[in-house]
Amino acid sequence: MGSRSPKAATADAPSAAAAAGPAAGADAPLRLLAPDGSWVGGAGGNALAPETLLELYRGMLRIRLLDGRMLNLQRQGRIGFFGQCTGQEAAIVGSAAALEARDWVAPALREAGVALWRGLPIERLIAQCMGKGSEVSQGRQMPCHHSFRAANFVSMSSVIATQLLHAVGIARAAQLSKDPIVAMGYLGDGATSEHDFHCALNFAGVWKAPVVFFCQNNQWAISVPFAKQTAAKSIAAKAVAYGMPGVRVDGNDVLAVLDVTRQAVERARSGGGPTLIEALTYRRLGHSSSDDPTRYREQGEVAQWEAQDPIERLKRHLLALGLLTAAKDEAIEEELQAAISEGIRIAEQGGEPPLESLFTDVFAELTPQLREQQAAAQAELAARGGPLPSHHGSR
Ligand SMILES: Cc1ncc(C[n+]2csc(CCOP(=O)(O)OP(=O)(O)O)c2C)c(N)n1
Ligand SMILES: [Mg+2]
Repeated sequence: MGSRSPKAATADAPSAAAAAGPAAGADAPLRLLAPDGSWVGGAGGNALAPETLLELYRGMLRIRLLDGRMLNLQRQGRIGFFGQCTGQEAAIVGSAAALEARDWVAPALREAGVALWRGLPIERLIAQCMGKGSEVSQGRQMPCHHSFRAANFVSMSSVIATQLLHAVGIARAAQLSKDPIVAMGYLGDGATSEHDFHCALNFAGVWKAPVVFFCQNNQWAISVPFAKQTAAKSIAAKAVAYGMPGVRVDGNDVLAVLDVTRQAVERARSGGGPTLIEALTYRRLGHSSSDDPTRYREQGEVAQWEAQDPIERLKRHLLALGLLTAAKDEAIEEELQAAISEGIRIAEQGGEPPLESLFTDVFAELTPQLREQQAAAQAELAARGGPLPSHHGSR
C-alpha cells in the first residue's frame, strides 16, 4: 500500500466536480489507482496480498450483481422497494475492509454491502427486502434496512444522520470502558445539512471519541445536487470546525479508500480521535427503486461517472498484475450469480411474518393499548376468515 498520507482538508480545499469525477490537481483527493487501473500511488507499488485484492474485487462485484438482480425483483413485484448503490461499491467495500470484526457499524442507507462484507448471509438480506418471517425484522422494517447483530451492524437508517449520534455514543461508551473498538458512522452528502451531523461531530471532537465518519459523497441527495447542498468547497473541510482531520479520497478507487480508512481507524483505535472521510463517488441510478433520476439530471453526467467505474478500475489493475484473466473473471461472476439465485430461492421459501409479530418483539409486556389493538386485529382476522393483507408496502 502506498506510503502517502492523505491530505488533511483545509477550508479552501477544492470542490468536488459533480460532473467530471474527482478533480485532479494539487488538492486532489487521494488516489492510488487511475481509472485505467494503473498504479499512481508512488514508489513501492501496491503491497496488498493477491488474495486481499481478489476479495475486494469479489466483494464489489457481488454488490453490483445483487443490485441488478434486486432491481429486477422489484420490477417484477417480488419485493416492494430497493435502494441500489451501483457505482459506489469501492467506497462501501474499501471502508468495510478497513474495519475489524470487533468494530461497530452505524450505517446510513447505502451500506447493505458492508453487512454482506461482515458476513450477513445473502438469503437473509434478500428475505429482509421481501419482508419474510424468516428474517429478524419480521417485515416491520422498511425493505432494504438491514441489521446484523452478530457483526455489530446496527439497523440501517434512512432517517438521515441519526445514526451518527449512535456511532458517537457507541464510541464514547467504548472509550469510557476502555474497550479498543472503533465505531464507523456512515453518511451521505445530504446528511451534512442535518442538525445531528453537527452534534455528532461536535461531541466526537470534544471527547476525541474512537469514531470514523465515512461520507459517501455521491453528489446527489435524492434530487438535490451537491452544489445546492452546501456552499462549502468540500465536505472534508467541515471537519476543521470540529477539531478533527478531514480527508478526501477518490471514492471509486477501492485501494485508496481502504488506505485512508485504515489510517483513520488506526488513529481512532490508538486514542488519536475521530476523522471525517469524504469519499467522492456518484449515485449512478435512482435514489431508490421509486425514483426516476432522468427527471432532474442530465444523462451526460452519469456517462462521465460511468467512465470512472470502480469495479472496472480494479479489474484492469488485476488483469495487468496477472491476478485475473477473462476466464477467471467469468467464473467469479458465475459463482456470485449462482449464490444470489440460491439466496433468492431460499428467501422466497420463507413464510409471511405471523400476524402476532405485529404486537410482540416491541415491549416485554404489551401495553393496554397494544392489547386492545391485538384483540381488534384478531377479531378482524376471524371475521375475514384469512390473513390480513400484507402491511409491507413501498415508499
Ligand atoms: C431526517 C430526514 N429528512 C429527510 C428524509 C428524506 N430523505 C430520504 S433519503 C434523503 C437524501 C439523502 O441524501 P444523502 O445523505 O446524500 O444520501 P444518499 O441517498 O445520496 O445516499 C432524504 C432527504 C429522511 N429520510 N430523513
Ligand atoms: Mg448523496
